[in-house]
Amino acid sequence: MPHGLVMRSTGSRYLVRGEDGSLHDCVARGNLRIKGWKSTNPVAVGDRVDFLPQVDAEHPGTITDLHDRRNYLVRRSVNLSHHKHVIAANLDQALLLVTVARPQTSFGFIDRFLVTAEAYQVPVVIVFNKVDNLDDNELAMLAEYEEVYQGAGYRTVITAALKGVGVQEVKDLLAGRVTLLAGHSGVGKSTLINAIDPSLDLHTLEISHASGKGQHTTTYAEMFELGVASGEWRVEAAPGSAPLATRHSVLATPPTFIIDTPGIKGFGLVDMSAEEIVDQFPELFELKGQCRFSNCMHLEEPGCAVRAAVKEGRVAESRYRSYVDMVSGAEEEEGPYRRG
Ligand SMILES: Nc1nc2c(ncn2[C@@H]2O[C@H](COP(=O)(O)OP(=O)(O)O)[C@@H](O)[C@H]2O)c(=O)[nH]1
Ligand SMILES: [Mg+2]
Ligand SMILES: [Zn+2]
Repeated sequence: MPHGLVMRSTGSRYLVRGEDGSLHDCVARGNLRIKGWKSTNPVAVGDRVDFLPQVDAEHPGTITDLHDRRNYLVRRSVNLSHHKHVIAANLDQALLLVTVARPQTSFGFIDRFLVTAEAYQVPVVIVFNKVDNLDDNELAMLAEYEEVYQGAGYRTVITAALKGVGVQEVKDLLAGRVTLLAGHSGVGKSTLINAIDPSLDLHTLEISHASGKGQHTTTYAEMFELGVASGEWRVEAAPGSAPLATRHSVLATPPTFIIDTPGIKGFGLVDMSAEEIVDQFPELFELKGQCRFSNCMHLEEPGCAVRAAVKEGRVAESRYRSYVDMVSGAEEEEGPYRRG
């Protein structure tokens, strides 16, 4: 049975790439479900599968088996709150694309994404895009966002994808890895991918003037191999190390993949206890052993090291507020940026 990689998932149809590079429109075999899982999608982008190849346009291929996942990222299903939706599987990292304006990404949204990624052991780099047209007030907000997330231990990158600013730094981060690109609709995900590899020519859309928000141009997660047309990242092996005829097919690094996701509006957390939540905030996790009570929830308890650190400015107030919101089960706040 051929092995393949799921490049796109539209709910009922999957685009599978065979090891020879051929592409197959596939359906999933009916009983393809992971035991004990309530998931809205049995197969996700990035999954490794066994499949029966597509015959022709009228006869799609069939995914017959799902290989074990190295990791994956999930969010709560929008429609079925007890179901998980697997965003993607087998990731090396995620880039969270954030804009402080047009549209504005809230601290709450960023923190929910980070908590989920930490829980599923997917490293995250935060990329602040659209820094080319910020006014003084927005530039001050950008500086605050950077301080908050660098202070929490995250790597941050500044980009203006439309102008090519910071694109080389992002390229260096991607080389040889499988990366999920996440962020609200309209933050510039497709624009960034186009800046990295213009041959992909992904569809991007104008921000609507009325709402300041991007329209949905990407409706499902899709994986792209980068640098194929340009040959970038596919470096020839050193002379003499392989017969001439095969040199060009020798990869100096593993292929580079990026997964473009539909703009995520909200990020429903999947069932986590208060203790599990605090463990996903790296800077709070470090402090929790110092609280007076070993079962401290860092809310009203006396002798709480976390609250002391917030008061002294060693932990950002916005991060602590996100923790409290998540522990109290508050739904994600839509809309404006809340100053810490
Ligand atoms: N000023 C500016 N606009 C950008 C930048 N990146 C993207 N845009 C614009 O933002 C809009 C939405 O971009 P798009 O890539 O479709 O966002 P996506 O929904 O995240 O894929 C488009 O009109 C882009 O031209 C940037 O760095 N600066
Ligand atoms: Mg897009
Ligand atoms: Zn505490």
